[in-house]
Amino acid sequence: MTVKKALITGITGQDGSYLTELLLRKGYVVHGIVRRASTFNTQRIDHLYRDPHDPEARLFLHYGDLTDGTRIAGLLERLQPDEVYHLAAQSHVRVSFDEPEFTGDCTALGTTRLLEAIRTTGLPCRFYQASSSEMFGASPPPQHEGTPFHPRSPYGVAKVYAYWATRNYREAYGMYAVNGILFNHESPRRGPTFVTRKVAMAAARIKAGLQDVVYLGNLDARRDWGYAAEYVEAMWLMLQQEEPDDYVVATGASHSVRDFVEHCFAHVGLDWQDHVRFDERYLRPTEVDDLIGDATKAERVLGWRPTVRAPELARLMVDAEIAAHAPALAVPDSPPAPASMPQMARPLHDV
Ligand code: NDP
Ligand code: GDR
Repeated sequence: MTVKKALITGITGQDGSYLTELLLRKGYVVHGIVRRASTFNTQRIDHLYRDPHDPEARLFLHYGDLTDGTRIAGLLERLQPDEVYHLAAQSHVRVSFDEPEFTGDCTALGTTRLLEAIRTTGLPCRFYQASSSEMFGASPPPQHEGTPFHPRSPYGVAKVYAYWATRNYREAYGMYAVNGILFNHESPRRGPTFVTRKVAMAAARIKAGLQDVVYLGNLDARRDWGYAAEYVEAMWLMLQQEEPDDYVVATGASHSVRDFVEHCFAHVGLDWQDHVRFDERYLRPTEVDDLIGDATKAERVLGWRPTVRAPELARLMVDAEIAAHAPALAVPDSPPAPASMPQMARPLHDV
């Protein structure tokens, strides 16, 4: 049996780490593109990495950046992957208002660089684009594959560009290129400046007496939050179909940020209103008010269904933070919490 080879951009991110675990479990050889940094940025995949001299090694990392098309093309030519999962992006919506130009370069044009490299090298590989519910923006819920896009941030605008670039390469060149339109998905490995992880960390730390309050922005926004470990399965399924197509991946239920906060604090026996303060710097110039994904097509065609809903997700994320910050507070005999990211130095550089 031939061993399949995957290339993952954004392998050091939340989704990259879960997808790598999944593909290694399925017997793939996995190559990942990593940005050079002055500190190590591979914490989420360190547990999967083996010395590349080890004959059993199946995970290999390569330096590269989405803003460097020559390097991307060179890697594709050399590695000859069967499947490319394009997950890398400047993925923070609030930051995209501060860095709209970089966000466009990385998140929008970066996708074209990759698609063009596949086209020019003539590789018959399959391509997955990490599209986002942020593309729907102001379009009222529920949102499905046919819902018009109305992005509300430079990030959303960049993702719409990348979505259409992916479709255009499929239609123009017959490439097997798909868009997974994923709604918010979270986990203990979520970046600490996204609201769910920020709140889960705060609840655990406040309970442990390590901090008193947490500053947040808009509590009224509603999101369809699922569990990242389940969502990467949908990515893989999309590349195993006979024909390339685009799919919404979501739970079908929405909760406000306030609901999520309440679930996290209630799980550690605290009243959130005693500990949450407002800071306007977490507001966005334009907000996405309400997202509810209709994933009927993914269920029908891919056979994919989520099992973890927002309340359970909140508990699971808080438990992981307790295990990391205050193991003495963990409930005896509770199942082991999934490992979170290694903890950061304080204070958190939030945006
Ligand atoms: P993360 O922010 O956790 O990870 C982003 C990844 O992209 C990191 O590996 C990061 O590297 C890498 N990256 C950023 N800029 C560059 C660059 N210029 N060159 C190379 N690599 C770069 O995102 P998630 O894992 O949460 O999301 C994965 C993808 O899915 C993203 O494209 C995101 O926009 C999209 N998405 C996410 C959703 C979610 O709810 N999580 C929902 C819908 C779409 P480094 O570690 O060095 O920063
Ligand atoms: P989002 O996620 O913008 O949906 O993008 P985020 O967790 O950043 O915000 C969700 C909602 O919470 C509100 N909010 C705050 N957000 C942050 N980050 N920090 C705060 O203090 C805070 N207070 C309130 C926000 O205004 C927003 O309404 C994520 C990213 O992963 C994208 O890459 C992905 O495409 C989409 O999800 C789907």
